[in-house]
Amino acid sequence: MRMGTRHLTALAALALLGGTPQAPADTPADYRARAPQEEVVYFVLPDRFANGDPRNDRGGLKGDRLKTGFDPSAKGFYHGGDLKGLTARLDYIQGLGATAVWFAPVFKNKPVQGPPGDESAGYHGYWITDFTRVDPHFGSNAEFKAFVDAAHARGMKVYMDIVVNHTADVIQYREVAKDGYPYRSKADYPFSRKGGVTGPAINPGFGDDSDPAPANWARMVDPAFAYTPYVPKGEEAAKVPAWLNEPLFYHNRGNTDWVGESSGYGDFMGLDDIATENPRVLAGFIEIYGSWIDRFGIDGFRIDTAKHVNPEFWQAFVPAMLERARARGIPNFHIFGEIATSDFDPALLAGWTRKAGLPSNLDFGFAVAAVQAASGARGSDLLARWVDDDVLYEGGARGALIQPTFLGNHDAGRFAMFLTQLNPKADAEELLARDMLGHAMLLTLRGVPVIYYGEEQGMIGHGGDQLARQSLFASKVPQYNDQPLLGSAATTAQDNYNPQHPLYRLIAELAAVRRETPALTSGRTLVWRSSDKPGLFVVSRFDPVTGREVVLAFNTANAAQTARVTVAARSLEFTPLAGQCSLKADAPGSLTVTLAPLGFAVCAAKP
Ligand SMILES: [Ca+2]
Ligand SMILES: [Ca+2]
Ligand SMILES: [Ca+2]
Repeated sequence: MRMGTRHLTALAALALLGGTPQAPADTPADYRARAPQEEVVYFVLPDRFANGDPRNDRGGLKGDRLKTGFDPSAKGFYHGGDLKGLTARLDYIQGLGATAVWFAPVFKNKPVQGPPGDESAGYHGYWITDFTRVDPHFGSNAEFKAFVDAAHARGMKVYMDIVVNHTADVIQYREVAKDGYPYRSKADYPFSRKGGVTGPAINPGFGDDSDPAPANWARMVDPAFAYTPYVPKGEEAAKVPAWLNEPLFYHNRGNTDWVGESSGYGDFMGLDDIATENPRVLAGFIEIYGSWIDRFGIDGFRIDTAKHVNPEFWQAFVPAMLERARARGIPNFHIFGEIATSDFDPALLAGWTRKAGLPSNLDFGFAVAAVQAASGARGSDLLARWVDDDVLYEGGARGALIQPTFLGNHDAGRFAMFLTQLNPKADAEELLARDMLGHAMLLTLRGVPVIYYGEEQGMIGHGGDQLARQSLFASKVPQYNDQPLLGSAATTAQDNYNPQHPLYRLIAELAAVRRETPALTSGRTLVWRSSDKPGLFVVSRFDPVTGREVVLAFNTANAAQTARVTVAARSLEFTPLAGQCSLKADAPGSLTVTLAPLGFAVCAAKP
């Protein structure tokens, strides 16, 4: 290992950025005016961020962890984080340069579910029973209001994570489950027969579920076309609003096998899959989530499992939410869906902005391309292709500006984990430098950067899902605490709210550069140089008003790189916004870029 060179690269970049992180200075009056692409989003699981009130750790429930869901030593249970903790630590989030907070669902969940011996808790928030109130583990609706108001007072926005596809697993089936509940298709189990094509006729006159006419759905009276659903004794009123307790409003076709028809109609491992084709369901969800806009004035929605809901639902739901927000004085309400994929597949993501009218979707394409490039596992060719494919989005490349980009998340795993897996022989110094390089891409390339909480403290993790959900407060989970953090001598066994962590500082500095540079929030992108092998990736972005060019250069190789790259002919002199830049063009249209191993630079042309 070339002692110190790579580390110096990262530190040199930081030194050039200089200064202490500056918090955004927006006042409550002007945060509503910011467009979605002007935000930097911090994504947090409330259970894993900060514990502001130990009295709510058990959610007001009594008994062992199978009753309360609370066990801070087990990765699949509640650990104690809450809204009070999130509110108290807003300084930390704002200091990072984040201007918006997206948190996993805060709605009341079924505390524990799963087969005997394999139970886990709703600490992640995706097993909702009551859609109208905050889960008692996280606090009260009043504490939620205090959180939203505190964020707004700082000029920060609040994005809620919402679920429409399913509720908690409450509904069960009468049939005996030998192999679980395999999916029963619409062809094998039509709505018109009980238990298959040879069964007795039911639901006379019901046509197709693609016909949203209320008169059609009035003829849907028996939900036992595939399996025979029922609500177990004691759980008849578990869900709020009350209409959600009625099995008629669910698909009841058994578990999804993730492909084809079952992707939209099947239960996620028993989670009750909602009949989102039903106009009563659509109206119900418009009321549920519209009410959160009305009551709290929140600024946007991240939509969970959006691709498992029929596009027609979103075509009606999205405009209804945007209208509700406009009426509440929120003109820039942001909506982004989860169209989950581990593939590089911009067409899939863009397709849902067109067929479903989802304004934006989490950019899984960027995540794949950036992990591949920043890790050095392959070149920057996927990143170049990613820029090319922006034309596929509704609104074309301009529409692509509001797609939220990210490097890792709570399901697939953390960015540092991918870097580690793809570079099994790299030392901590190289991994930190590559982590910084990835974040430089995230914070300067197109899209709305999303920081997954803990990235800024160098959290790694041994995998995805539960293994990628460490707490920022001192953890008692052995599978978390056995691993050092990147860029720090600490582990997750202690509190980690360190604003001096090199990743925290880098993110804060680049977020400030981004905020002050319209080319980076709203400019078009031109790729000048990419390669199918590690090396230079160079693009320019252009101020949407002045046309001023900003050159972004990244070196994904372990060796220094120098090259002439194309720039706009009128860009003759440059100022570094980060890293080191040639101050003058070699000739109109040509600039020399020199980068240290794993270095990067942001070079703004002078007007
Ligand atoms: Ca707590
Ligand atoms: Ca569904
Ligand atoms: Ca169920």
